[in-house]
Amino acid sequence: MNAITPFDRSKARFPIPEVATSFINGASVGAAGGHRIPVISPATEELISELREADADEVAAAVAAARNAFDKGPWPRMSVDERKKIMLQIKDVLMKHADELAYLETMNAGLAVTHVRGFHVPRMGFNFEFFAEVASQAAGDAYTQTKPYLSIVTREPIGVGALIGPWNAPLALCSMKIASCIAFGNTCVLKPSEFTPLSLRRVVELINTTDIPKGVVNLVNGRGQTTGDALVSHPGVDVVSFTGGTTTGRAIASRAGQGLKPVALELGGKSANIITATANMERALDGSLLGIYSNNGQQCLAGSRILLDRKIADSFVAKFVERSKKIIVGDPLEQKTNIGPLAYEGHMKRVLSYVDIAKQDGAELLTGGAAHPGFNKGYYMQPTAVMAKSNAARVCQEEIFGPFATFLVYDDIDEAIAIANQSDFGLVGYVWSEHLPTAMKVSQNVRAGTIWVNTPLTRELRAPFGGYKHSGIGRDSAEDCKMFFTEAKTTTIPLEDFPMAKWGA
Ligand code: TXE
Repeated sequence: MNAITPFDRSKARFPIPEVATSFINGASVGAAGGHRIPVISPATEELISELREADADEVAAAVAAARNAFDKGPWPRMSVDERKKIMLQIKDVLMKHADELAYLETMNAGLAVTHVRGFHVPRMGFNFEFFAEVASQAAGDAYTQTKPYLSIVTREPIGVGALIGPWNAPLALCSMKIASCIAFGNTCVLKPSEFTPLSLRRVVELINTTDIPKGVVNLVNGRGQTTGDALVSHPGVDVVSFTGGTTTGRAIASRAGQGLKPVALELGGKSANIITATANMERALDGSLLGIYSNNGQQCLAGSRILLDRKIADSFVAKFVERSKKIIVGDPLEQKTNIGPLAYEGHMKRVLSYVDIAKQDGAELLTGGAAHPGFNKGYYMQPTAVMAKSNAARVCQEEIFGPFATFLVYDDIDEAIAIANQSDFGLVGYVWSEHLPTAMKVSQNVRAGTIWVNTPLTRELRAPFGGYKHSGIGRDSAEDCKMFFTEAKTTTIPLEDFPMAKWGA
């Protein structure tokens, strides 16, 4: 590990806070005291900020603010149109600061700025517009079948949400959590990853410059075991939404279970990307490279197990390797960069450890396999690909979460589907084929929450997104988020007097 040097603040393109604190009830918590955790730039290993960790008391203060805003404040009681107006104000203020937020995200998470500014930031803005619209169009149900009764079903906000986010795409993922939670009249406490607090700290500050009442959107910063656990277990929290690793998801679900809190978990993946002999090879190649390498390879929906029809395997691998070698790895602030550094040192070591794990399982290293030469600082890794011997290999079964592709060869589509399903995960699946029955066979038989046919990484917010098996519990979509963040209430009223027993008369 290189020595950590402080960042020269005069070089910053936008202000970076010296200390990332919690933000509670419309105000920043003071920077003094507290347990400090260094916030490191993965591109330069410089100390860019410090995180001041929220302890259990500070978490309790954040939950109390959210609780008070929910139990007594105007937000859940406002008309949906008033809430919508504020959600749109949030979108506007965030998009006015789009370059600043993209900069903070790039500095802290190492994601290429063009990717963040081009995709994550517009998605963040759209999340607020989208869920404002969803809430404003939501309708209830009425039942008239049982005469003389009318039963109406309304949906009410569920209360205080604990929103826990990961480090791989903080703005895109956590903005969705905030927007889908508050749109239905709830309040929340967000806990970003301790590795990437900077962009979301600013987002919550900006949200609180709008007409949103104090205490609706709060933020606590800190590690999972301390701040995160205190938040999930706090009795003032009604519902928990988590995106992150499967092991952590288990711990959170069992903690939430003790409090009988509903929990939504979006966890890992080891998704099959099936390239058939009937694919448009050029597009399959483009899509497969994006599917595994974009977002620095750190995405749950990566197409990380690339399954090749034996007939096209050699030529596909040759082209994939050739293109992998030409991918631009470098400073994530540079416009031309495709892949930036991995998010933190421990993660890079973990990803690189899979090169030896692959070899031990008999895999052939096709390209990459080491830290990227030419950088004496930063967590840069070569785009890496291996050909595995069998789907039982650890590189085929474990989520690596970096620019690391694993290939396998199959002989017919039934075998490809069987391999795809031999996994504890089931988040997404990809298939490339110009032959509709083949594509539909994959879609109908691969056990995953989303299947992409001839396209990588397309998110339709209206449609459910989430995982089968160990990839999670619950779904994100307009309807699913409404169901998750609201309680159903049935009110029954007879439309005429009916004969009632007269006990004691
Ligand atoms: O994330 P964690 P980690 C996968 C990926 C990665 C692995 C481990 O394979 O290599 O998970 O990543 C908070 N109570 N994904 O360990 O721990 C934590 O502070 C409450 C997939 O770095 O899952 C952070 O805010 N909170 C993934 C958040 O959980 C707790 C994205 C996520 O961290 C907690 C990230 C606790 N006990 C990693 N422990 C995806 N689905 O996209 C931790 N946290």
